[in-house]
Amino acid sequence: MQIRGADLITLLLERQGITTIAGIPGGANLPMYDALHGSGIRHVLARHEQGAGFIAQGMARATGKPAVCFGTSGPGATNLLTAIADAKLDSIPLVAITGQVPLALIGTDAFQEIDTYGLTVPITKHNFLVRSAGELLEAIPDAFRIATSGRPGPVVVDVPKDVQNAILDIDRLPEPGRPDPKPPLDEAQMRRAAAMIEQTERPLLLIGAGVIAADGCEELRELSRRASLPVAATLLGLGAMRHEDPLFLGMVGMHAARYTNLLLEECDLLVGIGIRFDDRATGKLAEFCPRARILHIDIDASELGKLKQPCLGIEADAREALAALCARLKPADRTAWRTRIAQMRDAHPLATPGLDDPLQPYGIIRHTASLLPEDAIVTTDVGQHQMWAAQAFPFTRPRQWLTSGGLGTMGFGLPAAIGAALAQPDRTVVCFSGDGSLLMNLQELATAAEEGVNVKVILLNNSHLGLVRQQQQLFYGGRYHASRFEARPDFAALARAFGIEGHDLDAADAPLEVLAEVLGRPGPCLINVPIAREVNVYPMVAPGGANRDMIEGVAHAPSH
Ligand SMILES: Cc1ncc(C[n+]2csc(CCOP(=O)(O)OP(=O)(O)O)c2C)c(N)n1
Ligand SMILES: [Mg+2]
Repeated sequence: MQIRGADLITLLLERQGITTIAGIPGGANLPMYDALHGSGIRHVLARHEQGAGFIAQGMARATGKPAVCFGTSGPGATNLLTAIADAKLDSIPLVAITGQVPLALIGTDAFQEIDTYGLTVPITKHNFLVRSAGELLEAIPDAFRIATSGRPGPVVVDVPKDVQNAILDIDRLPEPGRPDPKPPLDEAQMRRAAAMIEQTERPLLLIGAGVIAADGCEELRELSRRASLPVAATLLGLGAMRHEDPLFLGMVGMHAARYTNLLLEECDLLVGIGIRFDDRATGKLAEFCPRARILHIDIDASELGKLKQPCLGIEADAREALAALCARLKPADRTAWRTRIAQMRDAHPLATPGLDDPLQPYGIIRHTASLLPEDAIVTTDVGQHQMWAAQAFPFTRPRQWLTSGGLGTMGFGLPAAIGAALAQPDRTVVCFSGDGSLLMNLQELATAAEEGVNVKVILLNNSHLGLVRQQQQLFYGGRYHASRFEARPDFAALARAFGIEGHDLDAADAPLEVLAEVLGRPGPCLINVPIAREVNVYPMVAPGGANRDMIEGVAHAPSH
C-alpha cells in the first residue's frame, strides 16, 4: 500500500496503543496534525509545549505506559526540552515527536530550524533524526521499545517535514515496539542476597521509583510482611507501601522525619531497590548508612556502584528480585529491631503542626486527603508545598503520587495533573501547587477548562518562593533576596478568567465545607489557600550535610 509518512506515524502510534497525544502544531509538524485529523487518536491542545510534555508525563506516570507529545521545530522543540529532561531524570517513558525543517534545509539556519537531535542527546535515552519515510518503520516502534525497556526514559523522534510528506510503498506494517526481555535473574546472586538479609539483625529496605516502574509493590509488601523488613522510600518511592503500614518508615533524606534518617544510621544492611542514591535522599554520601553493608538491586547496571559501592550489586527487575527474595526468605519476627523502630518512631516522630487548621500547610493537605476517595491522584509543583505533601499525604498505592523528583521542575504540577486526569478520567486529581510554580505553567488552566478534566488545584499561597526564602533564612543569614513576591495575583479570579471555578479558602465562613463541596464536584477548579510566609519545612538537612544533622525548626520562624 501507499502511505504518506505522516499517516504512517499516526498508524504506528495507534498500533502502539496510543489514544491521546498532547501537543501544539506549527509549520514543521502540520502534516502530522493533518494525519491525526480523522484518526482514532485524541489530540489535547496544550498552551505551551512544556505543558504538552508534562501532560504526556502525567499520562505516563499515572499509568506506567508510554505517552506521546508533539511539538513543531525550533521553539516548539526547545519548549519541550524541560519536560524531556524531567522525564530522563525520573525515568518516565515519554516519546516526543517533533517536526523538523525539510532535509535539504537542515544546517542552513532555516526558519525555525534548531538542532533538536543535538540538543536532546544528553536528556534522552535515545533520539532519532529520521531521514526517510522508510526509516519511520523502524524508528517509531524502536522509540517505544527503548522508552519502555529496562529503566524507562524519554525518546525523541525528529521528523523533517518532507519525510512527513513523502509517499512510501509498503507491503506490511512492523510489529509495535515492546520492551526487551528483562535480564534473567541470577539465582546464585539471589541466594547470596537472601543470605545477607537473613544474617543481619537490623536490615532496612530503601525503595525508589524503580519498584513502582517494575510494578513490584505487591511483592514488596509481601516481602516486608513475611521477613519483617522495614521499608523507607525515596521521594519517588512514596505510595509503594501504604502509609500506615507499621513496617513503613516514610521518606528518607533532606526532609525526612528524624526517626527515619536516624534508623538509617542504625541499620546494618541497606537493601536499596530501584534507587539511585540521589543526594537529596542520601545527604552527605560518605556518611550515609555508616554501619550498613549495601545490597543494591537495579535494572540499570550503570547505577550499581555509581555513587555507593555495594557489597553486592544485582542487575535485575525489581519485581522479579522482590519475588525471588520473598520465596527464599524464611518468615522472621525481628522483634528486637521492630521494637527499636517503634521506640525511635515514638521518640522522633514527624512534627505536623496545624493539622486541624485548613489554612496551614499540613492542615490543608490532610483535610484534602480526608475528603478525597482513596483512589485519588496527587501531583505537586516544586517547593515547600511539595515537601509538606510528601511528608503528610497518606499515600496508599503506587502511581498515586506524581512529582518532579530529579529535575525538581516548577511548573510540573498542573499539566501533569491534566495528563493524569486524561489517562484516568474516573479519578479525582489534586495538584498541590505553590504561587511561584503555578505561574510557570498557568496557561494550562485553559487546557484544563477546555478538556473539563477533574483537576483540583490547591494553591498553598505564601506570596514567596518559599523554599528559596527558607534557604535564605537558614543558610544565608536571613538576607532575603528575590524570594518575595510584591505583586500578588488574584489566583481565584485568574482561574475564573480561564473559565474554571476559583475559590479563596480564607474568605469562606466554613472553609472545610467549601473544600468538601468543591472537591466533590466534577471538573477543574482552583482553591487559593493563603498560608503564613514564615512557615518552613522541617526537619531539614542542609544541602551537602549528613542526614543525621537535621535542623529542627519551630513551626513559625521569626518574620521579616
Ligand atoms: C523551573 C525552576 N526554577 C527554579 C527553581 C528553584 N526553586 C526551587 S523551589 C523554588 C520556590 C518555589 O516557590 P513556590 O512554587 O511558591 O513554592 P513554595 O516553596 O513557596 O511552596 C524555586 C524558585 C526550580 N526548582 N525550578
Ligand atoms: Mg510560594
